[in-house]
Amino acid sequence: MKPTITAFKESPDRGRGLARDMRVRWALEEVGQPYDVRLGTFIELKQPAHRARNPFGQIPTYEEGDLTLFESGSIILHIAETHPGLLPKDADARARAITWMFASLATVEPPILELQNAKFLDTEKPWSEQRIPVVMDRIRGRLKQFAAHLGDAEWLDGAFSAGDLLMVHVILRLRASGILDEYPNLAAYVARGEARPAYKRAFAAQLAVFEASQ
Ligand code: GTB
Repeated sequence: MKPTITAFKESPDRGRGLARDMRVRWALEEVGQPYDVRLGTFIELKQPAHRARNPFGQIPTYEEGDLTLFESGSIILHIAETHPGLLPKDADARARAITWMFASLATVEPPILELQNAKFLDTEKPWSEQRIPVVMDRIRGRLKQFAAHLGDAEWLDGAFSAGDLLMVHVILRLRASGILDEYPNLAAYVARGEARPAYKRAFAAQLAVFEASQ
């Protein structure tokens, strides 16, 4: 059955692929699963119809028959478990790939979100100016550890997996801050992700939505 995902009608990132529907689109493209997209404004996302899909009124969501999911990590795990291509068959390798999915969302993404909040949401707060360098150093701490682990490897654990997909999408959000370029192997890792044909198709699809909204 063809799934339907939700995305912003007019993404605040102006089609740069930073909103989280991008990672779901990318996963669907990687496994060759066509999908429909339901677009919503910020106001529409807070209405009961969307809150029935996601109680927090956010994107992305995923509907497939009677199944409705939210949380990008959960959606990607579901796609990876129901289609070949994003998780290894070997049980231990599969568990490791899922571990990296969690690591990207639970260990690497939180300080990156703190930076976005400090830069864009908390700008009026008296401590906002001092907070930004503190949060940037926290991110550097995480990236240093991750860069040391990744080394010169192409992907995290052999073949590209859902762990790489999420990790690439989490850290590419740092590009505008300049922090990513402080870690050349991570910048190259992100570039490898972005060079994948599935990434390019997903990126073009979300950009087309933004351009149509202008
Ligand atoms: N943990 C959830 C998940 O992984 O699915 C988080 C979902 C989430 O944060 N969704 C955001 C949302 O719906 C969009 S992606 N926000 C609307 C709201 O809360 O009312 C986050 C996002 C937003 C904007 C940019 N940007 O402009 O660059 C990047 C990422």
